Amino acid sequence: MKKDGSGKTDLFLGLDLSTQGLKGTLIDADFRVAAEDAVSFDGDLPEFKTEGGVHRRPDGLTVTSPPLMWVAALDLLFARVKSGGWPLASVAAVCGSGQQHGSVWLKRGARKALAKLDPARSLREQLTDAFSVADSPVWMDAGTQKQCDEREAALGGPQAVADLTGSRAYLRFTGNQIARIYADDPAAYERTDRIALVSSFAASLLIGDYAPIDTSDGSGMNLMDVRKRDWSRAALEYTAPGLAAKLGPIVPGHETVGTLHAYYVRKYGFSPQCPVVAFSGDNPNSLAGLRLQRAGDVAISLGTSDTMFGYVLRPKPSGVEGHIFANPVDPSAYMVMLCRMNGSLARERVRDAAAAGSWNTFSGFLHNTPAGNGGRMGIFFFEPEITPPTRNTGVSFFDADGKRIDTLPPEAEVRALVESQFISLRLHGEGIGLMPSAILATGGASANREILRVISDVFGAPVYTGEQTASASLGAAYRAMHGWMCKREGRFVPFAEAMSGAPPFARAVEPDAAAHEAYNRMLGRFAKLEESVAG
Ligand code: XUL
Repeated sequence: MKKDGSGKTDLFLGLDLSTQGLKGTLIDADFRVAAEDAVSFDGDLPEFKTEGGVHRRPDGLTVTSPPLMWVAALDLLFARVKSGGWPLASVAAVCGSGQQHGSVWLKRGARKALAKLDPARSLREQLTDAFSVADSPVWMDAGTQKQCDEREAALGGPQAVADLTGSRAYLRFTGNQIARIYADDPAAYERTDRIALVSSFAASLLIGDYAPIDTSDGSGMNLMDVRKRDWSRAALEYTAPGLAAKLGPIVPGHETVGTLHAYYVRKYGFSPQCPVVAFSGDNPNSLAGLRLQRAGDVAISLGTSDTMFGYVLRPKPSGVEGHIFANPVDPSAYMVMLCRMNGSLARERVRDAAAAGSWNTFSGFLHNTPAGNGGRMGIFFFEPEITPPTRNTGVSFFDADGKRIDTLPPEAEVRALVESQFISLRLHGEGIGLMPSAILATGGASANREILRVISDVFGAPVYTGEQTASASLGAAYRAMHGWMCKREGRFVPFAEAMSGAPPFARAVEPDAAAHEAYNRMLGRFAKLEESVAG
């Protein structure tokens, strides 16, 4: 990408409306982060009385956030970055991210209110009356079991729902949330003109009109036909009447959905005609932020829980686990995602129990023990697991003959844990079509070379690292650049081409052929043992 003729650098702004706050990341045309700032909902907007950005009802299941708080956060962030001297007039395009699955319910009249935003007043003042539901259900909400059961029964079971929408019916997925609101409060549903996702709502604020949902975030609703990338009539039918009109159109993630409303130009000094690229969910934006750009590119984020997601051409939807989303940067590809609950917390527990609380000792044990652990294995469900789904908890050890044993020597226990985590990810990943040819490791534990070695050998793929974390706001900034290029060139620019000037990731570990073979031989046995423990 070139600097423009006037000598002014093109900047790209990514926003991330997450559960806990609103973050902005500004990058330059050379992919450098020029500035970052954030607003915290609890700390900066205490009048909304959220904890961690949400309200929890006493039923223990319902979790919501006030959308008016998100509105107030946008003015607050822009006021802050303007007074911090951000060169907003040089922003060439804006894109953004939202926590996935949450819905924003806009009532009749909201569209007009958005269109006539007046810079002399705050967004909050002008949009106070825009909502038909004052408390938006968010992704942590778990009050929709009935609706999920009904959806799966109506559409032919969990596998059929996954085949159609990319995931079986999940409590947090928006379609099930919509069905519940329709059942509990049909009058509120009736008053509603548009149901937005958090992402498309944030884009709507910026363009001063209803912004379409993008296909990638739209995949987290149990409402979209993930292969056709359009609403599924059958899925809508079992949700609520007249829903298609309330959801509006759906567009690929690289499309421009409008230009910044004059409100932002006059109030904060953005340039007129600044395009807004379709906002998407935080996980899809993280895929862009890690610059996964061809089939087989996979990221493994080693956090509290371990998440694996990748760029896939031929996904295999599962009625048991995992998610297939439309890919946010490639309208012909998919994003496949799996989450394992027992990630870093499990590593810390075994570090404390077997390695005297020392990462050095933990790494030394990995270094000094052979790939395959001499046939010994462990299954570690400290917490109920998501992949594979099970409520059974506990730790089980097996000897080389598959017999249960009570303990393993400390060094073998450490190896058994790390091997089990990644053999399990490989196994379940393959089940839904995630087969990495290159892995980007991120998150805290990606600094540990011995863990990276196990990952590389288990998958038989090189592991790359970078300073980059799975940052949704950075991904949104990259997507702003990508969408802007697509618009400027009047064609779909492959994401790899748009990202070609970015600094490469470091190739940290190469797979060892013999170790990979050893893991290949373990897969079948591991699958059986894991199944026997998970039930
Ligand atoms: C993904 C999910 C969470 C939210 C968090 O399916 O529910 O990761 O997107 O913001």
